[in-house]
Amino acid sequence: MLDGKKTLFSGMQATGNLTLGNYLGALKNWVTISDEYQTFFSVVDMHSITVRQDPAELRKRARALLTLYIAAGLDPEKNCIYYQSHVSGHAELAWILNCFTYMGELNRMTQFKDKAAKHADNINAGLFTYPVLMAADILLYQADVVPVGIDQMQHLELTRDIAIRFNNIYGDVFTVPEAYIGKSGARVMSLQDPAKKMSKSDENPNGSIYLMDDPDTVMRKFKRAVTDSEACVRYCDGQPGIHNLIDIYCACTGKTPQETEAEFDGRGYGDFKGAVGEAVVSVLKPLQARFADLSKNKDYLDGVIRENARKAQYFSAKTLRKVQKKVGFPEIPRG
Ligand code: ATP
Ligand code: LTN
Repeated sequence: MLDGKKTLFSGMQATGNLTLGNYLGALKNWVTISDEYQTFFSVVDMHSITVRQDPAELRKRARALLTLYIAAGLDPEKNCIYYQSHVSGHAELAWILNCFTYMGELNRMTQFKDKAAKHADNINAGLFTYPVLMAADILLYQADVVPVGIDQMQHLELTRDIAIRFNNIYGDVFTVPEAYIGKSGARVMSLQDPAKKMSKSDENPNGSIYLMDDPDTVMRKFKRAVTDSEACVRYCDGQPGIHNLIDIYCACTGKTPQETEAEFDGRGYGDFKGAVGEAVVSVLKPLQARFADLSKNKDYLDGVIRENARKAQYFSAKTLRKVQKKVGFPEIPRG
């Protein structure tokens, strides 16, 4: 508890171009609930190097991601928006937690299995222990709440298990965090294959709406979206393509699936796809405009990065020191 508020932590990787899934599943919820908490939003660039990155490209993407956090509506004066790599405590705590995590637990992580299959030529130890670094991110700030999309639930469960295990040995050191899954947009599916989640690393660009897509591209992708055979806009499990489009429409307009069914009663897929495209464009346009404005303001962004790195270091140092003491690391003698 800081300043009488509970603590919230979340982060995103600076790999690939952010999609509508990232926005509706994570970023949008961050903005909605941020006022109620003392918040830390990290650009988790250390997680990014678990797959090969071009250094200049990673630097560029990481800065764009940090800018996007602000463009989405997170005020950097009120929210600690920072780079993971600027706070050495993440790696230091991750090492300690590695010694409290079992191989069998990490072997069960589906994201590891997916990524290992995708990057068969580079199955490095970092990819395997990725969830431990994520646990360190969260526990370092004693986070109560972690807003993420459903795909991250397994990592969050592991974080809780590690925290509880550590607390059972050493006393109440860590806050055991809860996941926060938003009401809508928790799992946005690919427009080309509604059985797969929309992902920034998908090879088929037509399956994903990127946050920087222009209106024509957005409209074209929705027109081409895979739909079903019933030819009516109904929210049911048998129509995964339409189900996904209704979810997107509701997340962008604030309407319910029932209201959407009523609105498009007797109308075809074509009309509906056009409306979904327009709803998405009206969310992306202001976001893109704010992003462009902020990107021009180098001094402002540099100031935010400097100030918030300091703030994150300050808060994280408290937990790290406590953990180091608990496990038996000596202090540097005074004098
Ligand atoms: P990658 O394809 O590189 O694995 P990703 O698109 O899955 O990336 P992440 O960086 O892993 O994105 O996720 C950032 C945040 O966005 C997480 O909180 C995650 O749960 C959320 N998220 C990612 N994809 C979706 C999606 N399709 N629907 C809802 N939330 C999502
Ligand atoms: N693993 C997450 C990104 C991530 C994260 C975190 C999310 C790294 N550390 C801490 C929430 C809290 C992902 O792949 N989306």
